[in-house]
Amino acid sequence: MGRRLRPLLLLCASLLAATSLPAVSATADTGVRSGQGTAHGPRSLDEVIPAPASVRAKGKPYTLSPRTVIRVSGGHGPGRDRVRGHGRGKKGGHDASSGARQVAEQLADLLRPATGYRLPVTTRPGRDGIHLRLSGERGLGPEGYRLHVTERATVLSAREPAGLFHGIQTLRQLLPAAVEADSTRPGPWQIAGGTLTDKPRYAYRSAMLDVSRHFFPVDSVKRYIDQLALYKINTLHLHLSDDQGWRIAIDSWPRLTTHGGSTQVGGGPGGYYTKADYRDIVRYAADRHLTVVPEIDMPSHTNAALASYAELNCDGKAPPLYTGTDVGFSSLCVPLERTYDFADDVIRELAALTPGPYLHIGGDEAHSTSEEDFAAFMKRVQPLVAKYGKTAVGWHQITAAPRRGTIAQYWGYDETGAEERAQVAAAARNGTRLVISPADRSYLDMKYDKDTPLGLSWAGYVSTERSYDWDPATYLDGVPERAVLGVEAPLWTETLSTSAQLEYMAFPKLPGIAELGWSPAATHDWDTYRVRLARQAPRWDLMGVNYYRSPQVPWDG
Ligand code: TNX
Repeated sequence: MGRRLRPLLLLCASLLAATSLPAVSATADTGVRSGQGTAHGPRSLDEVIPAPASVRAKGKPYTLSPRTVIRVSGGHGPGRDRVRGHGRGKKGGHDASSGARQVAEQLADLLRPATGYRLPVTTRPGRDGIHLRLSGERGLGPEGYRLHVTERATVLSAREPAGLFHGIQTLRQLLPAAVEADSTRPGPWQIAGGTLTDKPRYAYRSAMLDVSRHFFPVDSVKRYIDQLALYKINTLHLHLSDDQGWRIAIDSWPRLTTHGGSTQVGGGPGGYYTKADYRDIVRYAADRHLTVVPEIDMPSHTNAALASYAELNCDGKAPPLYTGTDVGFSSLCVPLERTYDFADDVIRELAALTPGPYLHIGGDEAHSTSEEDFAAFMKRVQPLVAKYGKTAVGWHQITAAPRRGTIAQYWGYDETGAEERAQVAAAARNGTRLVISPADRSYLDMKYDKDTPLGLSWAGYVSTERSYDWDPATYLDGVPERAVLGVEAPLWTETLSTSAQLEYMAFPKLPGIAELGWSPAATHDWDTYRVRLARQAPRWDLMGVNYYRSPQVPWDG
């Protein structure tokens, strides 16, 4: 279907680009057009991924120099009163100002190695340099920012530190790729002149990592977080339990990790996060303005738990640990009262580790749980999430037991039956908000084509183009636009066990899902996107990202 619609979509996209998009405009003085750049001058302001909402190129570029300073305002010194004056309470006061300072330090850390410049961070006012400014200006929302570049200064303003953080990712991409190098490079370090105003289309822009099928140590998760942040992803969904491994310490049920976490697909040693490890991940993510959404998958995908505690099994017998890749064979014992003690304890301890608002309770592929049992289970477990102050998220099967406030994550694909889609759409019309992650579009573990050495193909091959070329707002018939909370790119790890392998599947598809989550629909255009995507490669080379050189992308060199 996608194939047949493509020519029409492309036509629409180019008409849109030609008519209603002054945002993606030619620069006044260089004539540089979107995605073309020049060999020596600064790259054009719209060469960023995700595509910015609005760009106006104007005037001369800003050039970093050994004397450049990074100025923070809006929380310290003269800026403080102005921020307070907008009546935004605590967030506009000290928290926000230290948040802005932190972003300024992050920017300096990013720029220092390659430029070799000192780039001191200061609250001293001045007209030159790079300014990071918290301002009360309306319209940017909690994550938006404005970047105003002149020959004299680069001014980045936002309402919240998160906006500044997203803004420095843009700034980073506007500088030459060499800025990612960890040793001094010659420059020049220029940013094109003009104004870029940007804010996300969706509030929930997520990537999921399955740390159960293969365990990934804290440092691998941090590495992935860094890669997500570059593309303005703001949510990390961690799939913490499955048949093959339980990965998060739960004090009241210690064998979940000591036994249930002791292996993985293929029989390796597995592993798990202590609570300190987990807090470290959550903090690292928060410093990069990502919220962690922990998932405990129930009632199926629970063999690791069932193997750890005989008392959780209907027959009182613990099954052996599982290291294969089948799904849907395990189930918690729905009629057993002990099951709900377990769920209560796990959710309570996990909620206590979770500063973010969401807790994911799974619910997919419960093939060995009857429909009645599934609904009965979800009816009892969803309120437990609320009891511990969190909003439940479930895979879309949870719409069989709808509950006010629960978020459903759609993971169907082109072959998903009409009835199943209709159930999700009906829930959405009744107020259930959706995270859209179609398996044949946004699943990063689907092979690119038949020759891809890693990944799976149960939802078909998902090329870079196919993963980019869809619209979350219209993907599911009968779903009102306001019901879509955002998008996610899940990365299941049955076949993946190293960071290099994760990256091979995530790049170059992940930036496309990030763009679907952030950029206005009107900027969507595969032909210009693939050129912008190609320009990311020198950056990935310097960052050590192991990406797949998709033949659909016009890579340089
Ligand atoms: C389906 S999608 C699953 C996972 C597998 C994945 C592999 C979903 C909610 N469940 O259990 O790991 O396919 O692609």
